[in-house]
Amino acid sequence: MTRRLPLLIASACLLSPLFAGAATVSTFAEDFEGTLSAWTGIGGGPITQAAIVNDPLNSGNHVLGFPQLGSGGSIYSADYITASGQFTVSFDYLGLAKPGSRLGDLGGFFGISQSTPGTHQWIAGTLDNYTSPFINLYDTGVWETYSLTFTSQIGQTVRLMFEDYVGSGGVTGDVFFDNIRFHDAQLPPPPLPHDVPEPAGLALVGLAGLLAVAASRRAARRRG
Ligand SMILES: [Ca+2]
Ligand SMILES: [Ca+2]
Repeated sequence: MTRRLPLLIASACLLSPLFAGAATVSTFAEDFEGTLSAWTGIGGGPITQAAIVNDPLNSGNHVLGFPQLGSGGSIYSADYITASGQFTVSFDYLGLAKPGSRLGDLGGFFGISQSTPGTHQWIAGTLDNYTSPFINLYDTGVWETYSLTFTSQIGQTVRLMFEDYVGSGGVTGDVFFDNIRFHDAQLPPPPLPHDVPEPAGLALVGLAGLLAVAASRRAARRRG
């Protein structure tokens, strides 16, 4: 694999020149509370293998899901992100098994690419020890947060890419991503674009907590 990389890079440069109109930035953040306007599909075409969906665990939150399995990426950042040295990535991942899922390898994958995809490098996925550096994503049925500072093996200006990997087998609709931050490691993490509504359940718990505090204060005053 290592010996083949220079050839792959050369062919990708010939076949996939930088897209006209795409910006080059040092930070990128996405919470999927708006549209997919910051993203593009395979080959720069329409996005058909990924979509904004409701968070299956938190009503009111929206996340990235996948109506189709993919390989080589299903959705790519429209902009390029550049760094003079290392990159830092952080994101939330949910692997939520359903009938037909391949337990322990639901298929969530994150990587960087030179185009859509062109030469690319996988950074995180549900296959164990896929490459290095690599984050093993765990399908725990709850949201897990991952972060990594790493050196790109495909150059200093990259796109982001995500998919539900067809090679993992199983089914669609069992992997989700949210709250993606990707930036030059020398810069602070960028803010997310939107405020996410507090889940209804948590809001009720918070309200109940406030009422309990108020009641105890009233009781304390009465006792005093
Ligand atoms: Ca979100
Ligand atoms: Ca899957």
